[in-house]
Amino acid sequence: MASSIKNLSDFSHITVANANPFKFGIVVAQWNAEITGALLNGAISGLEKHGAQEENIKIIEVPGSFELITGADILLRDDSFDAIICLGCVIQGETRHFDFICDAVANGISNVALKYNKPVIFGVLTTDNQQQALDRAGGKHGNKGEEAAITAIQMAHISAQY
Ligand code: DLZ
Repeated sequence: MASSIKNLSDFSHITVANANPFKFGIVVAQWNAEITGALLNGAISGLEKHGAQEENIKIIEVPGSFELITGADILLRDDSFDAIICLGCVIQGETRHFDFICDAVANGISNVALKYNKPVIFGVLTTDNQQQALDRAGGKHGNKGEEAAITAIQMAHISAQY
């Protein structure tokens, strides 16, 4: 379903696991800080709403979305994390930078997840303009950060079972 129809903060179709036993890392990009700050708030509230403890949520900032990959890698050198949430916002500009960053971040995050065998969640908005990003950072389409938090809880729960 296209995200213009789905509300990113609607989890009525699933049962979310208890986040209390798990430790989460959040890597948040400073580019488009108004948006990524809203994603961060959504992620924290999503984790805490489902039982995560404040002391089990470690947040680090990186300059841009491209650095989310390294940020996740740095956190995962500490084996105690159960899942990492990467939050960023890449907005289409006049050059091909958008494509390079989006591709690199998606591939890089997958590679880090496989390297450490831990869930690393892609909470990155890739939009045509600022309004589309605002709509998905606590606006009319919900909050991508909250969606990423719920995904992290679900994946930490699945990972703990195997
Ligand atoms: C350079 C750049 C550009 C043009 N646009 C964005 C963006 O929309 N969102 C984002 O998170 N970061 C952007 N960056 C910065 C890159 O992610 C990265 O920080 C720099 O290229 C330095 O490696």
